[in-house]
Amino acid sequence: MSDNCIFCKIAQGQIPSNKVYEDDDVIAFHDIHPIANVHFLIVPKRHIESLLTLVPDDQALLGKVLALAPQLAREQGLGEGFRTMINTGAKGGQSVFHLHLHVFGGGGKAETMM
Ligand code: DGP
Repeated sequence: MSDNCIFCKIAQGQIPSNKVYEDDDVIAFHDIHPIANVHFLIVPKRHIESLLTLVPDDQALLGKVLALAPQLAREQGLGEGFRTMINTGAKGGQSVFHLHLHVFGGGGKAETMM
């Protein structure tokens, strides 16, 4: 848990979220500012700032985050396909500095992204 980290607070249940999945290691919830008709975030509960700060011990957890994407996407109606995104660092568009995988699809604004 990192002080003043919004995703740590969501992971600890201190701030509410529209949850789609939770286990001991990972939480997934709908993005508060969706860019597609379905847009959720898969977040390791352990505070990892970004891909830039990954250490070897994080690899299994990151693999779990990635492997959950198709399972949760199917459950959210994206069984025919979806997009994923990890913004990394301020210059990579990251605004919340707790690693998260965006999963989105089902039409909407994001359809026109590259
Ligand atoms: P990024 O720019 O990749 O760091 O994306 C951060 C995303 O997190 C952004 O799309 C909006 C979302 N977000 C920020 N604060 C909250 C929050 O309190 N609740 C939820 N559900 N999403 C949030």
